[in-house]
Amino acid sequence: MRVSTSLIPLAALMAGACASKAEQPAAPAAPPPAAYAQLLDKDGATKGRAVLTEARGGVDVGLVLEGWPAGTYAFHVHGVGLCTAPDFTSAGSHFNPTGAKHGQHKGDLPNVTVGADGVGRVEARIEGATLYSGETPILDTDGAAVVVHAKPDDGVSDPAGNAGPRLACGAVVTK
Ligand SMILES: [Cu+2]
Ligand SMILES: [Zn+2]
Repeated sequence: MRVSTSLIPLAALMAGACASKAEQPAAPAAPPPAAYAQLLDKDGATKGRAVLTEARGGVDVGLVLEGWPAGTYAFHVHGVGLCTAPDFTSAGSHFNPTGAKHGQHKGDLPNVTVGADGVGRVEARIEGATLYSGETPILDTDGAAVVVHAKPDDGVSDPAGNAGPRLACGAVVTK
């Protein structure tokens, strides 16, 4: 008996939910727009993976590096989705749709620290950026790439943070 009385409010809630669904039919919730990059070194070996997810107010970036020497490395989004070995200069400069100085580029991301296990992870948000929408999306006509450098980014030296050579690069793709 106690069970059936406790079901009454639940039934009412479900009826309410059904009513509101009937008013506004029925799209399955779409996953947030996302893109990916597989980072390769100059020899074509896989060195990590990044996921970029468009969220309200920014783009969330997650990076995992594997098989690196322990250390701290600069990590950026660069403005061209082309990774030509060995130096990856084909990826262009830091993503910078606002014409800012280094340290304020939309493509400036936190340094990634790799431990003794060879693994490093970073999660960061690019505030005010978009992946596909708006006037200055990361994935514009010439795409974008994620790049990891030989040295940490000092956060100030214009235009590239004195981060040294580009060791790994991944063009951002939608699948
Ligand atoms: Cu870079
Ligand atoms: Zn920069």
